[in-house]
Amino acid sequence: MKRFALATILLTAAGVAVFLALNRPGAEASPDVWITVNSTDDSSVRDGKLTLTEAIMLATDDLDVGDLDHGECDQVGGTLWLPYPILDCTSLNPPGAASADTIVFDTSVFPPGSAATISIDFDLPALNTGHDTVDGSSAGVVVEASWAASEIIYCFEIASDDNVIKGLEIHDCTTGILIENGQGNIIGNPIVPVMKICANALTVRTMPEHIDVDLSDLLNLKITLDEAADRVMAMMARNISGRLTAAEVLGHNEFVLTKLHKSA
Ligand SMILES: [Ca+2]
Ligand SMILES: [Ca+2]
Repeated sequence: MKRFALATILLTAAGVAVFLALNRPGAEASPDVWITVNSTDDSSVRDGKLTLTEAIMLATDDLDVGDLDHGECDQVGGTLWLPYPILDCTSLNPPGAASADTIVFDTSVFPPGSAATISIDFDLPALNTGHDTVDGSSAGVVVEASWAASEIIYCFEIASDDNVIKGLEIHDCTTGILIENGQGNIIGNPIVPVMKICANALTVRTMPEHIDVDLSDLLNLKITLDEAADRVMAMMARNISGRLTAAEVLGHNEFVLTKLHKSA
């Protein structure tokens, strides 16, 4: 049953965009660097092709353009491959933590009318440095958990401000997009149910109509992480069985969050 529930939870993000509020010093990032994924693998190896895993690593400073081979270097905007005898990838404006990077997909590998699948064995690297975008809108991209090596797979994970994930189909993950932090923005989705989980007792108390699963007992050390996971799974099962989520009850279909402070 647990496996069935896990496999059934889909966050099919035909367009899930997340703008987490920001108003912090130094939040302005460098202009976009475009990174093009041209492989359905989920590896990070020097093989002439750039995977989604490698693209996110580049966007978040886990991988340097100087580590790429020639074929991979060509998939990153603004780079220059230095020929023999140097043989190095370089850029004056490389992707990374200080850069607002946009990851797109090569339509010859991911045709819009015939989506190609990126099958992942483990969680993709987290978007943890902010201002990055994963945009499959112009291509046909499915991100799918393989279940070959892990019992829990968070396909996408957001742990920073002002990221966007859109235009992708996300299948069979424990959680399609796990948002680890950010302010209590109100979102839903016009296509799939959005289940909201909160462990902040103040938020639960002041915004109860928005919260599907109250995990404040976890931060109050009244329940274990496993017990918290059981509560989430129980609510997932109810939602799969037809329960309306808080976002559905409230009619929240927005999936692009407005920025707070500067714009609101
Ligand atoms: Ca590669
Ligand atoms: Ca970045």
